[in-house]
Order: sequence, then structure tokens, then C-alpha cells
Amino acid sequence: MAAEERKTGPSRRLSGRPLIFETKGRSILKKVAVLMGSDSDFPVVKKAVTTLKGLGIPCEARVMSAHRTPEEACVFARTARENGFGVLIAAAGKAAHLAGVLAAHTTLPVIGIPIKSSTLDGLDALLATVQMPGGIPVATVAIDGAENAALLAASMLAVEDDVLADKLDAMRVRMRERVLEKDRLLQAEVETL
Ligand code: C2R
Repeated sequence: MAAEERKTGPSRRLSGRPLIFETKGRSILKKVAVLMGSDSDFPVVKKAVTTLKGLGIPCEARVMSAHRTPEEACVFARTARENGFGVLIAAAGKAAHLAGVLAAHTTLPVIGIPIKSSTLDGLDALLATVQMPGGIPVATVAIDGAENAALLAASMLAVEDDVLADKLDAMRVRMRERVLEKDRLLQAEVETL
């Protein structure tokens, strides 16, 4: 959808009512917390931080563990809303309980990143993160899916922020152009075979 259409057009109406963005260009961004069970997760989690920063979203990155620092993790989640956070991203490997425990202590959206470890290739963390019992949701991205975790957090914040929504649209346009260019190059190479 074109940026102009987003701001003014009828396509973002629901039941005949316009959605919330009465003021054009409004941007009141909440922070995103990027929490990881260990500093050993950071090489993967870094992509979430760079993606958020690239979109101009304020974020804080912390090492925090439901196992090793349970008090800090619970307090962080309980106070996250009043501390200006809108979304929590939680990355953990192995018995990955961090995202679920944070989600138990806040009704802010929690996005889990299962981190690949050496022994079970991340399947352990994926199942521990995704298989939440009913009532306490965790939105789980792919194993090591740090970029998508950041983009999903951005999409959540963009529900009420049309400046951010425009940035996400622009990213999609650039991505489409890159893929179309790759397709053109592939066609040219296939011609030579
Ligand atoms: P170390 O490298 O520090 O031994 O940690 C971390 O996310 C990391 O991937 C090994 C792995 O343990 C994970 N960890 C969790 C939690 N805390 C640490 N899964 C948790 O609270 O869920």
C-alpha cells in the first residue's frame, strides 16, 4: 500500500471507522526490550538490535535469565510497561524458559527467539519457547530468527504509529526490488546455459 493511501485512504478502515491515526506523521514509540539468557547468545541477537536501531526504535539489550537471575527477570517483566516498553523480545537456547517466564509476568507482547546450541541444533529451544500452555502466549520466531523478531516487534508498535508503518512499507519495497533484480540476473544467466 502506498504511504499516502495508508494515511488517508479507506483501506485502513474497519467497520466504517477509521483506525487510530488521526494526526498525520504521529510517532510515539515505546521501547523494545531485547533480553537474552546469556551473553553467548549476543552474536545472534545483535541482528535484532541493529534492525530495531535501523528503524529508529528505542531499545535496551540485557542479559537476563529465568534460571540464573529469576528475580531480576520477573521484576523486569512486571515493571516493563510502566518503564515505557511496548514489546519484549527474549532470546534463549537449550531449556529456553526465559520468554515464557517473562510472559507469565506481563501482558505486554513477548516474542521468543529460540537460539541454536551445539547439541540439539536449536530444536530444544524451539519447542521450549513455542509450546506455551494456553493463557500465556509467546510469539515464537524461527531458530536464530533475530531479524524477524525485531520486525515483528516493529509491526506491533506500527499498529499505532504510522511513521513506523511507512518505514516498514519502504523496507518491503526495497526487498521486492532486490528480489526482482536477482530474478533478472538469474534469467540472464540461464539464457547463457
Ligand atoms: P551459557 O553460554 O551462558 O552457558 O548459556 C542461554 O540463552 C544460552 O543459550 C547457555 C544457554 O543457556 C541459555 N539460558 C536459558 C535461560 N537462561 C540461560 N535458556 C532461561 O532463562 O531460559
